[in-house]
Amino acid sequence: MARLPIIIAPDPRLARKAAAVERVDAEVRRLMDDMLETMYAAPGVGLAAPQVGVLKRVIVVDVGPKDQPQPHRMANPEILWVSDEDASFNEGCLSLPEHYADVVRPRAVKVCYLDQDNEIRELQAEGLLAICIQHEIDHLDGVLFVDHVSALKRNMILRKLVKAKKQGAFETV
Ligand code: GNR
Ligand code: NI
Repeated sequence: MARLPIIIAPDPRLARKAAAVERVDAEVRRLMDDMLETMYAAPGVGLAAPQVGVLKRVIVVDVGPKDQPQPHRMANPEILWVSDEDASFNEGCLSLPEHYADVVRPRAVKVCYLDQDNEIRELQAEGLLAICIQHEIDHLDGVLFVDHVSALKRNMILRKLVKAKKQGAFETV
């Protein structure tokens, strides 16, 4: 496994739509494992392939306790159902380090996806897992959590990141 550099916003590579995976083969499985290692090291609870410069519809998520990892490896995740009820959560993102904002999303979702063995699976999620899955699927469509908040708050965060990048605050690409 390998740790991959995480792209920091603003960056055009984080604004593009990722392409579906044809099938989960050894190469995609390796990407999933490298993304998990990168996510755990960060540390984070989710990671989408575009954040490491790969424009494929692949995400990993683990909201389990440290001593009891519950990794989910997902290719081509699709939301099949969302709850009527919404919930707000103070979100962060490894591509927007040290910035947080309250984001409102459906509080529960049902998704289908291909797992690491190319098998079709369904998962119903609520709580942090539901938030995280929606946050990661957004990345696959070039959407960041700041796109869900006011333009004022979004531009404030993005301006601070531009400044921090200029000062060489991050050791990523
Ligand atoms: O590590 C992460 N934490 C988090 C907290 C609240 C809502 C979403 C997230 S996902 C984030 C990792 C990340 O940037 N994934 O794309
Ligand atoms: Ni993110």
